[in-house]
Amino acid sequence: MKIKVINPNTTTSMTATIAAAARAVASPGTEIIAITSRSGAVSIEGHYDEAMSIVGLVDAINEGPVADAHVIACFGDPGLLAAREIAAGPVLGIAEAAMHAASFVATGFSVVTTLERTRIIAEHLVRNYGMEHHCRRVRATDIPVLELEKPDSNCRKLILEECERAIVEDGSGAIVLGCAGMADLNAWLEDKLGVPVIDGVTAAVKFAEALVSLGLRTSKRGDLAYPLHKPYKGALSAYAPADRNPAPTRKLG
Ligand code: 5HY
Repeated sequence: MKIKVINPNTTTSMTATIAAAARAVASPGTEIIAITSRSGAVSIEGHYDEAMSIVGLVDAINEGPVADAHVIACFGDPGLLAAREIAAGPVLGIAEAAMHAASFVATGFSVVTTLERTRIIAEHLVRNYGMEHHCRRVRATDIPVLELEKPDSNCRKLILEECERAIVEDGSGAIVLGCAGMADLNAWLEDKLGVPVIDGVTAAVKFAEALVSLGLRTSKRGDLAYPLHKPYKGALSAYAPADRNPAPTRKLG
């Protein structure tokens, strides 16, 4: 099967980290197609960056080889539901995937992320995903996303210390890493901490493989049906949805 793993920020070195993590866990029959968005912010660190990233995400889904599933490799899961509307197969966000994985292996987890503003966005996600019973706390490290790309930064130390505080102070049994740029840290952290450390990229790839193997596709009934056909104006006129929804053949109920 083919899984497109899309980095919605425009930093190719981060896509390389994400791709390596995805390929390390992919099954032998799975091809990982790693894509860097070609438009938008170099790092996604707020609601505006997220909103602006969605056009690049849509391009990455629509262009190139058709994939059986898509992974949105950014912890805010930007454009997740829009992506589910336009894709036929499953679409997984790394935050949603990581939180679900953590809930399977611990009764309580903490998220360790980058900036304070990202911490607040991640708290919204916890509530949106109904994870309040599982997530004990979301913690920031005050690391800007692109600092994770610098080999000489002290990011590893700061993240390790925050994870240690999460285990001791939150009583958490697992850690969710709150940035795709941390996709190369989970094994190292797990070794130091002795608890499961979940990177959403790898969790999402394995969930995507499982869903495709089960023959599950995104429901096209209700709000995840293909977008309604209509004209778009201005700079987004090329994004006007085509008429993809089949006419209903049988009325239910
Ligand atoms: C991410 N930003 O995973 C998010 C999360 C963050 O460019 N990739 C980004 O740390 O804000």
